[in-house]
Amino acid sequence: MSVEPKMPKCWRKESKPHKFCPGCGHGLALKALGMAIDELGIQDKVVFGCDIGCSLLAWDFFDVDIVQTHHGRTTPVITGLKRANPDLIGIAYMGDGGGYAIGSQHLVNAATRNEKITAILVNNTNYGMTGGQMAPTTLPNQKTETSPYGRSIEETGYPTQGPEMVAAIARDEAYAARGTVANMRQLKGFFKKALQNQIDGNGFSFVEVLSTCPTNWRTDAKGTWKYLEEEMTKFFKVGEFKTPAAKGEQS
Ligand SMILES: Cc1ncc(C[n+]2csc(CCOP(=O)(O)OP(=O)(O)O)c2C)c(N)n1
Ligand code: SF4
Repeated sequence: MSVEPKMPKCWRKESKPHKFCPGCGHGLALKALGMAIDELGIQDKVVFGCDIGCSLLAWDFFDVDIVQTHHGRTTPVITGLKRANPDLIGIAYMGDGGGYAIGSQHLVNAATRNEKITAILVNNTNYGMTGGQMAPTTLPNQKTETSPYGRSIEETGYPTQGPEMVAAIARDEAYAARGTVANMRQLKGFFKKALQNQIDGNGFSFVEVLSTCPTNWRTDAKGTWKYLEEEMTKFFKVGEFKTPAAKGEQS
Protein backbone atom coordinates (compact mmCIF):
# COMPACT_ATOMS: atom_id res chain seq x y z
CA MET A 1 0.00 0.00 0.00
CA SER A 2 1.46 3.37 -0.96
CA VAL A 3 1.08 6.23 1.47
CA GLU A 4 0.57 9.69 -0.06
CA PRO A 5 2.73 12.35 1.59
CA LYS A 6 0.61 15.00 3.28
CA MET A 7 0.67 18.15 1.17
CA PRO A 8 -1.25 21.40 1.46
CA LYS A 9 -4.50 21.25 -0.52
CA CYS A 10 -3.49 24.29 -2.61
CA TRP A 11 -0.25 22.62 -3.84
CA ARG A 12 -0.24 21.34 -7.41
CA LYS A 13 0.50 17.67 -6.85
CA GLU A 14 1.56 16.99 -10.48
CA SER A 15 4.57 19.29 -10.00
CA LYS A 16 5.95 17.29 -7.06
CA PRO A 17 8.67 16.28 -6.29
CA HIS A 18 9.63 19.93 -6.65
CA LYS A 19 12.60 21.38 -8.53
CA PHE A 20 14.63 22.83 -5.63
CA CYS A 21 17.95 21.26 -4.55
CA PRO A 22 17.80 18.69 -1.73
CA GLY A 23 17.89 20.54 1.59
CA CYS A 24 16.77 23.88 0.10
CA GLY A 25 14.57 25.99 2.36
CA HIS A 26 12.32 27.27 -0.45
CA GLY A 27 10.22 24.08 -0.27
CA LEU A 28 9.67 24.54 3.46
CA ALA A 29 8.74 28.21 3.07
CA LEU A 30 6.24 27.23 0.37
CA LYS A 31 4.83 24.48 2.58
CA ALA A 32 4.17 26.97 5.39
CA LEU A 33 2.62 29.34 2.84
CA GLY A 34 0.45 26.53 1.45
CA MET A 35 -0.81 25.66 4.92
CA ALA A 36 -1.61 29.33 5.59
CA ILE A 37 -3.56 29.61 2.30
CA ASP A 38 -5.49 26.41 3.12
CA GLU A 39 -6.36 27.52 6.64
CA LEU A 40 -7.56 30.93 5.44
CA GLY A 41 -9.58 29.30 2.61
CA ILE A 42 -8.32 31.79 -0.02
CA GLN A 43 -6.95 29.44 -2.72
CA ASP A 44 -9.47 30.68 -5.34
CA LYS A 45 -8.47 34.31 -4.83
CA VAL A 46 -4.69 34.04 -4.66
CA VAL A 47 -2.40 35.30 -7.43
CA PHE A 48 1.15 34.14 -6.72
CA GLY A 49 3.98 36.08 -8.34
CA CYS A 50 7.48 34.63 -8.40
CA ASP A 51 10.70 36.45 -9.17
CA ILE A 52 13.80 35.49 -11.13
CA GLY A 53 16.18 33.45 -8.98
CA CYS A 54 15.41 30.12 -7.36
CA SER A 55 11.94 31.47 -6.47
CA LEU A 56 11.02 31.00 -10.15
CA LEU A 57 11.22 27.24 -9.58
CA ALA A 58 7.90 27.76 -7.79
CA TRP A 59 6.18 28.77 -11.04
CA ASP A 60 4.08 25.58 -11.06
CA PHE A 61 4.12 24.88 -7.33
CA PHE A 62 0.56 25.91 -6.40
CA ASP A 63 -2.85 25.25 -7.87
CA VAL A 64 -3.56 28.99 -8.01
CA ASP A 65 -3.09 31.72 -10.65
CA ILE A 66 0.62 32.37 -11.07
CA VAL A 67 2.69 35.03 -12.80
CA GLN A 68 6.45 34.84 -13.27
CA THR A 69 8.13 38.24 -13.50
CA HIS A 70 11.47 39.87 -14.34
CA HIS A 71 14.20 39.96 -11.70
CA GLY A 72 13.20 42.28 -8.86
CA ARG A 73 9.86 43.21 -10.44
CA THR A 74 7.44 40.91 -8.67
CA THR A 75 6.30 43.54 -6.17
CA PRO A 76 5.18 46.07 -8.83
CA VAL A 77 3.55 43.36 -10.96
CA ILE A 78 1.50 42.13 -8.00
CA THR A 79 0.76 45.74 -7.03
CA GLY A 80 -0.70 46.35 -10.50
CA LEU A 81 -2.81 43.17 -10.38
CA LYS A 82 -4.14 44.11 -6.95
CA ARG A 83 -4.95 47.68 -7.95
CA ALA A 84 -6.79 46.43 -11.05
CA ASN A 85 -8.70 43.79 -9.09
CA PRO A 86 -8.82 44.54 -5.34
CA ASP A 87 -10.68 41.26 -4.65
CA LEU A 88 -7.54 39.25 -5.47
CA ILE A 89 -5.05 38.24 -2.80
CA GLY A 90 -1.68 39.19 -4.27
CA ILE A 91 1.49 37.44 -3.08
CA ALA A 92 4.92 38.57 -4.31
CA TYR A 93 7.53 35.84 -3.66
CA MET A 94 11.23 36.66 -4.16
CA GLY A 95 14.80 36.09 -3.06
CA ASP A 96 16.99 38.52 -1.15
CA GLY A 97 18.77 39.60 -4.35
CA GLY A 98 15.41 40.26 -6.00
CA GLY A 99 13.95 42.12 -3.03
CA TYR A 100 16.88 43.95 -1.44
CA ALA A 101 19.19 44.61 -4.43
CA ILE A 102 17.66 44.96 -7.90
CA GLY A 103 14.11 45.40 -6.53
CA SER A 104 14.80 47.37 -3.37
CA GLN A 105 13.09 50.53 -4.66
CA HIS A 106 9.88 48.57 -5.21
CA LEU A 107 9.93 47.24 -1.64
CA VAL A 108 10.50 50.73 -0.25
CA ASN A 109 7.79 52.30 -2.42
CA ALA A 110 5.23 49.54 -1.82
CA ALA A 111 5.78 49.92 1.92
CA THR A 112 5.55 53.71 1.93
CA ARG A 113 2.47 53.69 -0.35
CA ASN A 114 0.91 50.98 1.86
CA GLU A 115 0.11 48.76 -1.12
CA LYS A 116 -2.40 46.15 -0.07
CA ILE A 117 -0.29 43.15 -1.07
CA THR A 118 1.79 40.53 0.74
CA ALA A 119 5.51 40.36 -0.07
CA ILE A 120 7.50 37.29 0.99
CA LEU A 121 11.29 37.41 0.74
CA VAL A 122 13.47 34.33 1.15
CA ASN A 123 16.81 35.20 2.77
CA ASN A 124 19.47 32.56 2.08
CA THR A 125 22.39 35.04 2.36
CA ASN A 126 23.42 34.70 -1.30
CA TYR A 127 22.38 34.76 -4.95
CA GLY A 128 21.41 31.11 -5.15
CA MET A 129 20.43 30.53 -8.76
CA THR A 130 23.49 32.18 -10.30
CA GLY A 131 26.03 30.23 -8.24
CA GLY A 132 26.35 31.83 -4.81
CA GLN A 133 27.45 35.44 -5.24
CA MET A 134 27.33 37.98 -2.40
CA ALA A 135 23.85 39.34 -1.71
CA PRO A 136 22.68 42.30 0.41
CA THR A 137 22.04 39.75 3.19
CA THR A 138 25.47 38.07 3.12
CA LEU A 139 26.74 38.01 6.71
CA PRO A 140 29.87 39.88 7.86
CA ASN A 141 32.96 37.78 6.95
CA GLN A 142 30.84 35.23 5.04
CA LYS A 143 32.67 33.73 2.07
CA THR A 144 30.82 33.70 -1.24
CA GLU A 145 31.87 33.45 -4.91
CA THR A 146 32.33 37.24 -5.03
CA SER A 147 33.64 37.68 -1.47
CA PRO A 148 36.21 34.86 -1.36
CA TYR A 149 37.99 36.37 1.66
CA GLY A 150 34.73 37.03 3.50
CA ARG A 151 32.31 39.97 3.25
CA SER A 152 34.01 43.20 4.28
CA ILE A 153 31.68 45.49 6.22
CA GLU A 154 34.16 48.34 5.68
CA GLU A 155 33.79 48.04 1.89
CA THR A 156 30.19 46.86 1.47
CA GLY A 157 28.26 47.93 4.56
CA TYR A 158 26.03 45.85 6.79
CA PRO A 159 23.54 43.23 5.62
CA THR A 160 20.10 44.63 4.83
CA GLN A 161 17.60 44.28 7.65
CA GLY A 162 14.36 44.23 5.66
CA PRO A 163 11.53 43.79 8.17
CA GLU A 164 13.16 46.37 10.45
CA MET A 165 13.31 48.82 7.52
CA VAL A 166 9.71 48.16 6.48
CA ALA A 167 8.57 48.62 10.08
CA ALA A 168 10.34 51.98 10.19
CA ILE A 169 8.95 53.40 6.94
CA ALA A 170 5.52 51.77 6.55
CA ARG A 171 2.20 53.16 7.73
CA ASP A 172 0.55 51.96 10.92
CA GLU A 173 -1.69 49.54 8.99
CA ALA A 174 1.32 47.50 7.80
CA TYR A 175 2.64 44.16 9.04
CA ALA A 176 6.33 43.17 9.10
CA ALA A 177 7.91 40.00 10.46
CA ARG A 178 10.89 37.68 10.07
CA GLY A 179 10.35 33.94 10.35
CA THR A 180 12.56 30.93 9.75
CA VAL A 181 12.12 27.56 8.09
CA ALA A 182 13.43 26.12 11.38
CA ASN A 183 10.10 27.02 13.02
CA MET A 184 7.32 26.07 10.63
CA ARG A 185 4.43 26.62 13.04
CA GLN A 186 5.57 30.17 13.78
CA LEU A 187 6.28 30.85 10.08
CA LYS A 188 2.79 29.70 9.08
CA GLY A 189 1.39 32.01 11.78
CA PHE A 190 3.33 34.99 10.38
CA PHE A 191 2.08 34.21 6.86
CA LYS A 192 -1.50 33.97 8.12
CA LYS A 193 -1.26 37.34 9.85
CA ALA A 194 0.31 38.92 6.77
CA LEU A 195 -2.41 37.55 4.48
CA GLN A 196 -5.15 38.43 6.96
CA ASN A 197 -3.90 42.03 6.91
CA GLN A 198 -4.46 42.03 3.15
CA ILE A 199 -7.85 40.28 3.44
CA ASP A 200 -8.92 42.95 5.94
CA GLY A 201 -7.93 45.64 3.44
CA ASN A 202 -5.51 47.20 5.92
CA GLY A 203 -2.34 47.47 3.93
CA PHE A 204 1.13 46.25 3.12
CA SER A 205 2.44 43.08 4.70
CA PHE A 206 5.99 41.78 4.53
CA VAL A 207 7.54 38.54 5.80
CA GLU A 208 11.23 37.72 5.43
CA VAL A 209 12.04 34.02 5.75
CA LEU A 210 15.45 32.79 6.95
CA SER A 211 16.17 29.87 4.63
CA THR A 212 18.86 27.40 3.59
CA CYS A 213 21.02 27.01 0.47
CA PRO A 214 23.25 23.96 1.06
CA THR A 215 24.33 23.90 -2.59
CA ASN A 216 26.08 27.27 -2.42
CA TRP A 217 26.92 27.17 1.28
CA ARG A 218 28.61 23.82 0.54
CA THR A 219 27.29 22.39 3.77
CA ASP A 220 26.07 18.94 4.75
CA ALA A 221 22.72 18.52 6.53
CA LYS A 222 24.16 19.20 9.98
CA GLY A 223 26.21 22.18 8.82
CA THR A 224 23.24 23.65 6.95
CA TRP A 225 20.98 23.59 9.98
CA LYS A 226 23.76 24.91 12.24
CA TYR A 227 24.39 27.85 9.90
CA LEU A 228 20.69 28.70 9.80
CA GLU A 229 20.03 28.38 13.50
CA GLU A 230 23.29 29.71 14.92
CA GLU A 231 24.95 32.12 12.44
CA MET A 232 21.95 33.65 10.67
CA THR A 233 19.77 34.19 13.73
CA LYS A 234 22.63 35.96 15.51
CA PHE A 235 22.34 38.77 12.99
CA PHE A 236 18.74 38.45 11.77
CA LYS A 237 16.32 38.50 14.70
CA VAL A 238 13.23 36.34 14.29
CA GLY A 239 9.92 37.90 15.32
CA GLU A 240 7.28 40.50 14.50
CA PHE A 241 8.46 44.08 13.91
CA LYS A 242 5.15 45.75 13.13
CA THR A 243 1.59 44.63 13.69
CA PRO A 244 -1.30 46.72 12.38
CA ALA A 245 -2.68 49.17 14.91
CA ALA A 246 -6.35 48.79 15.76
CA LYS A 247 -8.53 51.21 13.79
CA GLY A 248 -8.79 54.49 15.67
CA GLU A 249 -5.28 54.16 17.13
CA GLN A 250 -3.60 55.11 13.89
CA SER A 251 -1.68 58.36 13.65
C1 LIG B 1 17.74 42.14 -14.80
C2 LIG B 1 18.52 40.91 -14.41
N1 LIG B 1 19.69 41.05 -13.76
C3 LIG B 1 20.39 39.97 -13.39
C4 LIG B 1 19.91 38.71 -13.65
C5 LIG B 1 20.74 37.49 -13.26
N2 LIG B 1 20.21 36.82 -12.09
C6 LIG B 1 19.38 35.76 -12.22
S1 LIG B 1 18.97 35.10 -10.74
C7 LIG B 1 19.93 36.24 -9.92
C8 LIG B 1 20.10 36.23 -8.42
C9 LIG B 1 19.03 35.57 -7.67
O1 LIG B 1 19.29 35.66 -6.30
P1 LIG B 1 18.14 35.88 -5.24
O2 LIG B 1 17.21 36.94 -5.70
O3 LIG B 1 18.78 36.08 -3.92
O4 LIG B 1 17.34 34.51 -5.26
P2 LIG B 1 17.78 33.00 -4.93
O5 LIG B 1 18.20 32.41 -6.23
O6 LIG B 1 18.89 33.05 -3.91
O7 LIG B 1 16.54 32.37 -4.38
C10 LIG B 1 20.55 37.11 -10.80
C11 LIG B 1 21.46 38.21 -10.42
C12 LIG B 1 18.67 38.60 -14.34
N3 LIG B 1 18.12 37.41 -14.59
N4 LIG B 1 17.99 39.71 -14.69
S1 SF4 C 1 20.74 26.91 -5.33
FE1 SF4 C 1 20.26 27.19 -3.16
S2 SF4 C 1 18.34 28.44 -3.10
FE2 SF4 C 1 18.59 27.57 -5.18
S3 SF4 C 1 17.39 25.67 -5.18
FE3 SF4 C 1 19.53 25.13 -4.71
S4 SF4 C 1 19.65 25.15 -2.45
FE4 SF4 C 1 17.77 26.26 -3.04
